Amino acid sequence: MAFIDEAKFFVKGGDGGRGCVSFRREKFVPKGGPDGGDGGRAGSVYLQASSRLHSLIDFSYKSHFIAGNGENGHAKKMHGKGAQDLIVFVPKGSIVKDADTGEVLADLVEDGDRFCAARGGDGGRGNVHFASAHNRAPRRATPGYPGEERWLRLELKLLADVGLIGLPNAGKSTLLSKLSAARPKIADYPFTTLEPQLGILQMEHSEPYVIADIPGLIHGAHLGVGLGHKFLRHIERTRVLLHVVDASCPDDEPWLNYQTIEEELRQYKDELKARRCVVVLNKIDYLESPATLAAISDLFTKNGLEVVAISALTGTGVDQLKTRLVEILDATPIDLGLAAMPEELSAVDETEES
Ligand SMILES: Nc1nc2c(ncn2[C@@H]2O[C@H](COP(=O)(O)OP(=O)(O)OP(=O)(O)O)[C@@H](O)[C@H]2O)c(=O)[nH]1
Ligand SMILES: [Mg+2]
Repeated sequence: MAFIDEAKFFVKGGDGGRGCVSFRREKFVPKGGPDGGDGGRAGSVYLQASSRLHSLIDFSYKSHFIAGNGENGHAKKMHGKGAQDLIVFVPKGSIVKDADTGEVLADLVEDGDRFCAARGGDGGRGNVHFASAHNRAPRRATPGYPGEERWLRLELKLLADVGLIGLPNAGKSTLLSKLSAARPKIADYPFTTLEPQLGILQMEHSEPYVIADIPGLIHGAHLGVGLGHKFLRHIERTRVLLHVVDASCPDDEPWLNYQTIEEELRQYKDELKARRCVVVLNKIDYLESPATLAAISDLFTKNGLEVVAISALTGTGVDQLKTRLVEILDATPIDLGLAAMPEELSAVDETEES
């Protein structure tokens, strides 16, 4: 189950106002020239991500969003009034698709991310533009341009509580399959997972938590190397990160690998450094002795990091990890900006149509 919520709706930009046909008529100016002004520009429909919304429920009450038309032009070269844009607020994490083709048009991740869903039409030209030496009294003006219109589909990504991160092949998907009922593809080569996979961790006496298996990160991810950047955006929304490290790598490679990813996260966004993180030393079934494990653990604990050692393959340590994870999650408040939500705020705010 990748998505919890979907909505389909229609958007239309307003139509531009008609250009005006008019002639100056004043005392002592019996045959004044053309003075019809241009039509006004119509409003566009924008979708804007807001942290104050958490579902697409409001779209079941309203399915048409149409921006205002531009006003027609007036005599005396007066332009018609333009219409205001219509802003439709959507939850953070909304993916906008064309309902007919399925094409992804926008991924509205951050508060304030905006997408022009239907552009309003320009106003037509008044007859003042059409005067020439041959035709001093043009009766011609152009109609306004019609606004764009289309059906859109909105998909809301489940917000994950936990993000599984680590180098490719570290065993993230294997771990997801042990923490939840999800059955992601697992294979012995890097970049097996190409899209974030979700699973639900359900422990007795605890609420369900959503875990996202984020495709393998590599050096340069913050610059878009590998599958990089696209998915780093999703990590921002998790409460806890489980950093999966392949403990079977020789010498201090587990530590260096860990640092590579941490550096990528920091380069991407400094705040991510403060995110609650547990280091999961995986593949300990490969290690020769408890002493080897202790030495590897030490590399992390001496730097103040919390470590849980497991084998995602055999299941060793997975129960302890589950228990610890739920303990942390229960104690970490979800920060969805709920506190800042004024009561009167509705899902869909419309700017005035003129
Ligand atoms: N021996 C052993 N092998 C493991 C363990 N965990 C995962 N593996 C193996 O490591 C390989 C990679 O596992 P995945 O779970 O696909 O790794 P991933 O981190 O999801 O990899 P990407 O999706 O490519 O980023 C697979 O062959 C797994 O069977 C473990 O604890 N012990
Ligand atoms: Mg994987």
